[in-house]
Amino acid sequence: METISDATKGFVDLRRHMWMAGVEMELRRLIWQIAVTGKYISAKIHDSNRKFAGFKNIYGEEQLTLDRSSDEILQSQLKFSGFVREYASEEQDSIIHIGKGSEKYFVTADPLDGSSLVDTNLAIGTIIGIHDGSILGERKSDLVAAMYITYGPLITMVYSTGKGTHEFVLNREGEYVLSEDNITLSERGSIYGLGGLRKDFTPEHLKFVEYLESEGYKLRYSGGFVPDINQVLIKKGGIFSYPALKGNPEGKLRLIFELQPMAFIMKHAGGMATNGKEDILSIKPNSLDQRSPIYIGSRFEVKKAKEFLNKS
Ligand code: AFP
Repeated sequence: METISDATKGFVDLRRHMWMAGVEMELRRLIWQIAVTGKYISAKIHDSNRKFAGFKNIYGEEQLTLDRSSDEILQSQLKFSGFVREYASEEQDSIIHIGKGSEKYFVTADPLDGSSLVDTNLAIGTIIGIHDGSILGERKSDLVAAMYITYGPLITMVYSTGKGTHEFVLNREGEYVLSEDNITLSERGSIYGLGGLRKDFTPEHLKFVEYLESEGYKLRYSGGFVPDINQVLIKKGGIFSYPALKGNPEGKLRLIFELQPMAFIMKHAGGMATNGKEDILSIKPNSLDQRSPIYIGSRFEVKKAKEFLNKS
């Protein structure tokens, strides 16, 4: 790929970046279409003015109308793209066939993760996984691309097609311009974010947490998966975990919609993600709703977590 100098970074837009990186045409268009959809979702969040009607989603969680409308927007845009055969969303209980059957890509989405944070005005996000084979069952290959969009003080978009991980910022002209090319995590960072209640931690996880505290890691947890992962990435290291809990050994977060896309992005930035034993990307999901504990971030901390979790 052509080298991008600091001086020209702010002028490289998403389409040009993907073209320079040699991303194939259909995938380029698909990623572009999803990034544009992020603008529509953001407009919807803005328009809601933090007023929602509460009802339960298929997992029994309080669902905001914003989750639903983000899902609808995404689904219709993907259908319109003409590149997507199947769509699976955290807001739906089954895979939706949105294509004619010959399209190359299969997309997973958490259309609006962390929507319960909207009223607090903390950042929230959209998480996308792009596969070139069926979402469940025997896959032809792993993910071919993953991306997320953060709706915070700035709207940013991070993508990877397996050739590095790159961040873009939506500018005032409505263009996604490159802000960081080939984000590379340090071997070790200095922040940690943990989901779950301390009283529910397993003894092994608690020991790991005590280790992080004794080493002076700073606690950084917003309760939104996208910004919590984003800060580890942008600060170039550290760890995020939503662990197995007493009485809830699979933790909270969903493998297909949340964990695998983020693990892909982190891997291509030089980081790692594990459930404590297995690499998150090598787990074969059996159901859309499958959950898993996760330790994700820079290599030192993730390996350390594995060490603590596997001490007998
Ligand atoms: P919501 O989508 O229900 O707001 O859940 C957000 C989330 O799935 C994820 O974004 C966070 O990492 C996690 O939940 C936070 O969970 P806790 O509230 O248990 O910390």
